[in-house]
Amino acid sequence: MDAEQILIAGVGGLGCAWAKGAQSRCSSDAGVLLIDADDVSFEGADGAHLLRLGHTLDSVGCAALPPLAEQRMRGYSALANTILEPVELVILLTGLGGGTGTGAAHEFARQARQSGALVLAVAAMPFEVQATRTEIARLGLQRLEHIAHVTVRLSLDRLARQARQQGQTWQMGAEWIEDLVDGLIRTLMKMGLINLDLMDLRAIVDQEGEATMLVGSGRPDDPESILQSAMMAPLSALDVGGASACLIQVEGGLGMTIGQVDAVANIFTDALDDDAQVILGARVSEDLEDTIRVVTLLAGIRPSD
Ligand SMILES: Nc1nc2c(ncn2[C@@H]2O[C@H](COP(=O)(O)OP(=O)(O)OP(=O)(O)O)[C@@H](O)[C@H]2O)c(=O)[nH]1
Ligand SMILES: [Mg+2]
Repeated sequence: MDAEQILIAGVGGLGCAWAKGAQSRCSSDAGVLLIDADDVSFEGADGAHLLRLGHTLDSVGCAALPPLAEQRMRGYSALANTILEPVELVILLTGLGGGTGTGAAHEFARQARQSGALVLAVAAMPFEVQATRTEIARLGLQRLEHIAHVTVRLSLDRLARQARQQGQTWQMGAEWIEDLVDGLIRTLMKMGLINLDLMDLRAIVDQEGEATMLVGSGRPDDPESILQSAMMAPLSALDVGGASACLIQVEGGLGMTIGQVDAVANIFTDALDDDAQVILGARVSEDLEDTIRVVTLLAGIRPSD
């Protein structure tokens, strides 16, 4: 895949912050699109496409009004279509519970899907104490899940806890998201030992049921620690063990052996159903020293209740 076929899209304040973080973290030049009603989100956006959903009179957002954001997003469909023209994969990042992300994310996902792109969404649910926002977020999530091929549901509480453990503020605790986006883009872009492409991704996301993504890393001689790191994902509760299909990308430094790839792949597939379909990819990246990173896309997950 070429970089221009991949678009990182941030919707709303949190989504835009994450998209900018992912952009500076990724070595590739995948496109970036920022969508918000609040101009602050566009600061420091290096070469990104910008869609401004606000008007001069209300530059402070869509005031927690998702329908307004949705309507304005719809008004941008021609422009969005132009941006989406070369795009095959959209990685959509958003925080739900406010106006812009909740209202515009699913509408943008719809436009992206209509233009033929595969849409992988990462959506954070509000803090548990934010009851009203959680209600608003649920509706936005439902619509996003309905449209996107994959919706990874994050918990802001978990994300914030991890950020705190690393001495960061919760808004900055986006390392996990950056890692996921970077890993995903590398999976599809660089030539590897065993190559994965968009067709493999499509084969997995076409499965019935829920889907999600994990990313984890650790020492090459300690596959168990890599699995554990992946299981630390700040996801909302979801039992990934029942997944019926899985794409696993193993990425390591110059010294990575096929034996190590095998051991890591085995420990990940052991956690799944016996008859799960597994697609494996592997690659060497010179910047990974004494570390293996695994990105997995799990699908066909049956709701647990
Ligand atoms: N506690 C707390 N939570 C926040 C804050 N800002 C954002 N959040 C959380 O993050 C979610 C998404 O927020 P934003 O990305 O800022 O929302 P938005 O999409 O820009 O929506 P609007 O600004 O209302 O148009 C919210 O629903 C909250 O759960 C904050 O300052 N404090
Ligand atoms: Mg905002």
